[in-house]
Amino acid sequence: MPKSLSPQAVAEYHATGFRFPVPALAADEARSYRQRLEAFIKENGGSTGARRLLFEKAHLRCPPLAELVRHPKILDAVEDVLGPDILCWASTIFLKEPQDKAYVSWHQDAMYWGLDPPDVVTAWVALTDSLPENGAMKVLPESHLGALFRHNETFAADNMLSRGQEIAVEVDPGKVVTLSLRAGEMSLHHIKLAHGSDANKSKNRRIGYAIRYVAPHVRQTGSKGDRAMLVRGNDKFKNFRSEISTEPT
Ligand SMILES: O=C(O)CCC(=O)C(=O)O
Repeated sequence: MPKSLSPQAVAEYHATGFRFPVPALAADEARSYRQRLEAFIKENGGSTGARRLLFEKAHLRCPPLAELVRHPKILDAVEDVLGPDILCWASTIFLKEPQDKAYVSWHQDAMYWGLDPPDVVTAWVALTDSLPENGAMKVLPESHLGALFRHNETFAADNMLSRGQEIAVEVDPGKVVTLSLRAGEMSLHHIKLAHGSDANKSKNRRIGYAIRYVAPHVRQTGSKGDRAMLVRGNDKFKNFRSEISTEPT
């Protein structure tokens, strides 16, 4: 039996490449994580500093995020799609200020991460509401099923991705789904699913915490010595060097 998602929701995740909204944090919990994160951001160079510091392995740098990657409600849903053994490989804070031009171009994570097979899921946890007007994430259903699209590296100024990587073909707007979430909800998306997001045109901050979870049989094919942190179950494969978080156990 799944722990959080219904059997139908699990089947839909595998068929479409995503699932939302998935309840993750109670309203007061989401508020408290947001406050602690915002205090950390304030002490560490504001949103510009945070974009640098919290881009690759945010859970190793920021104590409230070290807690969140082990949150049982998040892990229960991840377990339903990945299985009982779970590593946290990376995590990123995606913060858009009010009226921020920052956007995320359409891309597929599998193009760049070197992880194989693609048993990798992102839990994207909304720490504020994430809605069309403040740049909610958008996905292209079923795009995880075929070969990867060709990508270009644009290095565009307002692109939040480090190299401005972008799918080289037009995405059909008629097929796109916007993942509107309330603070405390999350979405799940497959490593091969095409996704992106627009600028924040609203008066409110948008903060999402994207946590990348992998099953332990996954390998890093792009480099040697990659690291990940066991957050549930066992790792009998040891394909990744073990990583320590700041979260006391
Ligand atoms: O937060 C966003 O708008 C984009 C997130 C994203 O690209 C990701 O989680 O891989």
